[in-house]
Parts: sequence; structure tokens; C-alpha cells
Amino acid sequence: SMTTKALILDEKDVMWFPRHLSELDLIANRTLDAGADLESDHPGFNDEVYRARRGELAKVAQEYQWNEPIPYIDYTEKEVETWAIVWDRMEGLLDKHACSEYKKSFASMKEHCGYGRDSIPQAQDITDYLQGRTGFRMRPVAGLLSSRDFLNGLAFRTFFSTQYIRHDSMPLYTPEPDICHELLGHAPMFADQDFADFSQEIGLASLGASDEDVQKLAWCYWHSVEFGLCKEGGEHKAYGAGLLSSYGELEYACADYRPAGGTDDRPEIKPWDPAVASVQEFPITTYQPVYFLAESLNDAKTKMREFCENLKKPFLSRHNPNTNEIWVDRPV
Ligand code: NLE
Ligand code: FE2
Repeated sequence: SMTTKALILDEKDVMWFPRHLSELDLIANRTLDAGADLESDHPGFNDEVYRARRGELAKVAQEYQWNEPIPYIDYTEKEVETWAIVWDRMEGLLDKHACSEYKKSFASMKEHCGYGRDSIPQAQDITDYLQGRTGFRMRPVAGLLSSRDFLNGLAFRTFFSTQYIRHDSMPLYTPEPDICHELLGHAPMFADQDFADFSQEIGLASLGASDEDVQKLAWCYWHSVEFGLCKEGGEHKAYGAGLLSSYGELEYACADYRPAGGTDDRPEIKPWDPAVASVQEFPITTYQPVYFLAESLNDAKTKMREFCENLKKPFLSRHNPNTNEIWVDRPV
């Protein structure tokens, strides 16, 4: 019948995707920029020392192989200072606006994996911590990957993570991911089981998906893992990493003030619905004009799973955490 025919694919119809954790080495170095080539409007563009450091850390990431421990980075005094500035500003605000799952993990990571204002936590320590809880791991990357490559990593419960820090002249908002964003924004969320499953769900759906579906998944990822809000006791709390690492935007997204006079410089809040989020455009260098609000993290996950199940993907994929392999239910 038509259905069966549509389901049986030749190998050529399905795009290559990694089948084993080791194959993430093949995609980790396909960065869209070298990670160290700064644009002329980057705050670190004229800072030679900063640029050299970016180059150095990019090299560490490029040389990393999947079965090695992640090298410890000896962060400079200035880097730790920038971290501390971000930390000091974020701590109180997170207490007010972060979701309870985040706060729980954050407190635990202060105790168990070197989270604190006076030193920058190390990716290997975070990985060890996450492995014992949700099986997630951090994997050094030099710069931005394509959506497909980045999301494919999540299928292996692997998060591609930068190791450089934002420029000290602009500590409270940066459009690019950096260590403050990865460690303050993302890492604590990956210690939550629902959220870890949610992230992996997007990753599994991206394996061998069409370009069109990869874009939909990437946009869902953006509006949830990066900028998602969830309800908690009648309030809006942040679970998206882009909010949890940015002092300015966290306040902007979660503050419940309405400007006097009714003019609206407030963002729009839409109910979390992957079908809507998957086609909702967004800026990448300014605060978001639209945020999606889930009923809970579990609701975010359930809706995402439904959406993924309805994508036209002709095979099912599962991740085996014991062998680090992807299992598919038919030959592709
Ligand atoms: N705007 C975020 C921050 O300043 O930490 C980073 C977002 C990366 C997608
Ligand atoms: Fe991010």
C-alpha cells in the first residue's frame, strides 16, 4: 500500500547521522565559524589578548576526542572576575525567577561540582555530576554548529558546550553562547530528569530528519530550551538557558510589571505549543519579543513528544546509554 511504500526508505533518502557517541567527533569540528573569528561588532574584536585566548580555547575543543576526560581549563584571573560579576548579579535574580527544578539543581551543584563565584566550574566535573543523575554529558565545542549537528548531539544526551567566556566589557548580555551561558543557563537544567528527556526527545527526532523538520525542531529548541517559561504557583518562571544566564533578559521576561499608560514594551507570552513555536521567528541578538509558557516542564515534554511523533519520520530511533549507540527500528 501507499503507506508501507512511503515508510520503506532507501539508504540514500535518509541523511547521514551519527550512530555512536564516537561519531560526534566527526561533527564537533564542523563549526560554522572557527569559534575565534570575531565579527567587527563583537565587544572583544579589538582586544588582542581576548582574541588570542579564544583561539587557544577553540584549539582545546577541536582536539578533544569523545573517550578522553575533558581537559581542565586554567582560567585566568580576569576570566574568573567576569564569571564572578555575572554570578553576583545572577544569584539573587535566579532565586526570584528561575523554576524550582533549576534552583534545586543549582543548589546541589554548589555542593557537588564546584559551583561558586570564585572559580569557573569545569566541564568534566559537571559531566561526572550529570552522568550520575540523568546521564547527560558536556562536550567541548569551538563555536556554533549547524542546527542539525547540534541537535544530533542531544540524541546522545550530549550537550556541545563552549569553554570561553564573554568579553568583560559586556557581562550581562551576549548573543553568543559562552561558559556563563552553558554553565549557569544549561547545565543545571540537564540535571532534571524531565528536562533531560525533553532535550533528548528533540535530539532523537533530528536524526536523519529532513532539513525542513530540523528547522522546526531547532525553533522549538530555541523557544523552550533557550527561552522557555513555565508556570509555577500562578507565576511565570524561567527554564530557558538564554534567560537563566542573562541578567537583563531574565528580568525582562519574568517581571510582572506593566508600564503605566498602557504602552507595551512587554514581550508577548504564548502558551507552549510546539506547532506554533516551530514556525515562530525570532531575533538572535536582542531580547525576545515572544516567549512560550508551558504549564510545567512535564507538560513541555509531553507536548514536544507528541509533536515529534507526528513528524514524517519513517523510522524510530532510541538511544542505548549502555553502549552509547542509536538503535533504529528498521534498516536505514
Ligand atoms: N543572551 C544569553 C546570555 O547573555 O547569556 C546567551 C544566549 C545564547 C543563545
Ligand atoms: Fe544555549
